Amino acid sequence: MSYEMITVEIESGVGTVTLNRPQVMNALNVQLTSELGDALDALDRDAQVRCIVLTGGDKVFAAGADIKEMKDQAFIDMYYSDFPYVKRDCWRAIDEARTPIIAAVAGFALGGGCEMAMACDFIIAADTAKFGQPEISIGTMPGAGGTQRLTKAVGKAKAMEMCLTGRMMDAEEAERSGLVARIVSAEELKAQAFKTASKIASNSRPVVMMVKEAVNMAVDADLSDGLKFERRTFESTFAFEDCKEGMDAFAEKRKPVFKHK
Ligand code: CO8
Repeated sequence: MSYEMITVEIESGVGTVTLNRPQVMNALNVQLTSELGDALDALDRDAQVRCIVLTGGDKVFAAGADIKEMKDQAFIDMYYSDFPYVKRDCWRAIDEARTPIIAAVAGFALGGGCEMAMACDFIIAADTAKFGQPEISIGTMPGAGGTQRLTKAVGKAKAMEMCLTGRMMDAEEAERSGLVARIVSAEELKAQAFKTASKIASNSRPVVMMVKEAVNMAVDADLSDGLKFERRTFESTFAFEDCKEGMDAFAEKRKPVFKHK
C-alpha cells in the first residue's frame, strides 16, 4: 500500500512507521490518522512483524489534531463521527494491536500527539522531547486519552496541572514521572528504538503478545483479577514449542531458536 503522510519500513521483524507531514508539524488530520490506522493494522496482521516503532521527525513527533481541519466542525459532526475514533482510524488500531508498539519521540508531542505516544506500549524519548496537553489554550480539552492516560502515568497532580494550564513536560521530568521508559540522545533515538524493538522481536511472538496483555491487565483490572490472568497466561506458555526450546536452550547453555509457536 502507498501512503502520502506516513512512511513504513519493515526490517528484521521490526515495522517502523514514521509520521511525515513536516510542513504542519505532523498535525493529525483525518488522512494521516486513517493511513496510520491502515498501516498499523497491516503490520499487526503480518506474522513477520514482531514489534512496531512509531516515530515522527527530529523537531516534532506530532503537534496534535489538525486544528485548521477541525476548527469548523460542529458538535453534531464530532458526535456522529465519534471523533477522533473516526471509522477505521489509528486510535482503535493502536488500542487493538497485539504487536507491541514503541513510540520514539523527539521534539514536541502535544495534544493528540502526546495522546498517541501514550497510547503506545511505551515511550522512548529523545532529550529534546516535550510532552503536553495544550488543548485548553484553544478552548477545548484532550479527546484521545490525555486526561486518562496522563493521569495514570504521572499521577493526578501533574496531569491536572498540565491539562489545566497547558504546561509542557520536558524529557527529564517525563522520565522522573514515569511517562517515558528512558531518555536517549536525539541523534541516537531511532537507532535505540530499533535496537529495543529488535530485542523484543527476537523473543517468542506469542509469549510477547501474552506479556503485553498481562501488563495491560495491571492498568485496567484490580490486583486479584490481574494476578489470576497472569497465572493463567503464564501456565499457557507451557503449550508453546518456544517455551520448551527456551528452557532446553538455558539448560544446554546455548541461545534459543524460537519458531514463534
Ligand atoms: N494543527 C494544524 N496546523 C498546525 C498545528 C496543528 N496542531 N501545529 C502546527 N501547525 C502548523 C502551523 O499553523 C504552521 O503552519 P504555517 O506555516 O502555514 O503557518 C506550521 O505548522 C508550523 O508551526 P509553527 O509556526 O507554530 O511552529 P513553531 O515551531 O513556532 O511551534 C508548536 C511549534 C509549539 C508545535 C506550535 O505549532 C503549536 O503550538 N501547535 C499547536 C499545538 C496544539 O495546540 N495542539 C493541540 C491540538 S488540539 C488536539 O490535539 C485535540 C486532541 C483530540 C484528539 C486527537 C485527534 C487527532
